Order: sequence, then C-alpha cells, then structure tokens
Amino acid sequence: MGLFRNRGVSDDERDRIPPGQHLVRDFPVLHASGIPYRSAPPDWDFRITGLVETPLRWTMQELRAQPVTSVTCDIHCVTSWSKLDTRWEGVAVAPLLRELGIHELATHVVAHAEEGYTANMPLQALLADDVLLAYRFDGRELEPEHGGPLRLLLPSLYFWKSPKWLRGLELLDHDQPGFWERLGYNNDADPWKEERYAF
Ligand SMILES: Nc1nc2c(c(=O)[nH]1)N[C@H]1C(S)=C(S)[C@@H](COP(=O)(O)O)O[C@H]1N2
Ligand SMILES: [Mo]
Repeated sequence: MGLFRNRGVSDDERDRIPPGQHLVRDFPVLHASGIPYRSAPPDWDFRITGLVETPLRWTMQELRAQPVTSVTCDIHCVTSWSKLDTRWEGVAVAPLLRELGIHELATHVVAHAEEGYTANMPLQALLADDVLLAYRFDGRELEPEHGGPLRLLLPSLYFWKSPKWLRGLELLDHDQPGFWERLGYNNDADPWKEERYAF
C-alpha cells in the first residue's frame, strides 16, 4: 500500500519519506478541537515560563517585531501523510531561549496551546536550528486552520508535537506528557523510527 501510494514520487522525494508514510501535495488540516479564533484576541500573549532566568511575555506586536527566520522543512503526521519542502517564517526558538537564559536544570518543555492542547518534548529537540514560532507559511500569513496567528514548528518529530494556536513554552526539570501522549501516542515521536503509538 505504501509503495502504491508513493507511485509518481521521485527518488529524491522517496528518500525523504519516513517508513509507513506517503507523500501529499496538498496541506491536510488536522486538529482535535475547534479553531479558537480567526485572528488573535486583544488580550493575546505569548509566554516563556518555567526554568528560564528571565521569563518572557510578548504581545503580538512584540512578537512580530523580532528578527524573522525562514525554514524550509519536511513535515510528518502520524496519520501517515508527509509533506516536503514546506516554507515557514517566524521567530527562531534556540537563540531566543539562550538569550533568556536556560536554567541548568531544564530538561524538557511543554508547549501550551489554546483550549488546553499541550505537547511535550526534550529541550534538546526544541533547540534544533529548524524550530520556529511560526506565523507565516508559504509566503503568506499562517491561516487559522493551520494554527494562525502562531504555531510551533518542530519538524524533527511527528507533527502533533507542533501545536497550533500556540500560547507558551514551559521549561521543566522533568518530562510531562502532553495531550496526545496521555492518550497513547508515543512520547518520543521520531518519524524515522516510526515511534507512533505507545502500544
Ligand atoms: N492546538 C492544536 N495543535 C495541533 C493539533 C491539535 O489538535 N490542536 N493537532 C496536531 C496534529 S496531530 C497535526 S498532524 C498538526 C496538523 O497541522 P495542520 O492542520 O496545519 O496540518 O497539528 C498538530 N497541532
Ligand atoms: Mo497528526
């Protein structure tokens, strides 16, 4: 089935599709709850809390005043679609966290989104060069369907660990399973190891 679904895919593309995945050219929309809003409400903010020397709280204006980083990457949803060469713009996470001062005890992060959606990850995964607080996709403002006004982009792990409608990052000295991880998804979520589900 995988091979059949990947017919018409070039060799270069094939090498970039993890096991059990198939290539899509469109951009599927997937989320557990509803879309919380079409644009950021007036009291919207973005916070970095927990084990940082200087906690952060930005308004939308402050977020958009930061230097812009562009990332082109492949993304992989656990339901088996992969999309290649997706183009994003936003604020690079690693330099931001380093500027705030990462406490030496910090090992894990919980990303907090609207309506209680969370995802956990090792701090190390979040410090990769291609991790963004993303607000533009494919040269345009990120659409509400895809998490606008702000989502996390963490392309090295299955895409459920890239929360849409992101509101904060919390640095912890322990791991704390997120929304899907508590419901039986694999805690580590490496698409190349097919770490899909816990059982
Ligand atoms: N807030 C929130 N973020 C979320 C989800 C969700 O249900 N709520 N679903 C995740 C899953 S499983 C995937 S595959 C991607 C899908 O992103 P897309 O709709 O932009 O393709 O968002 C992730 N981020
Ligand atoms: Mo997903």
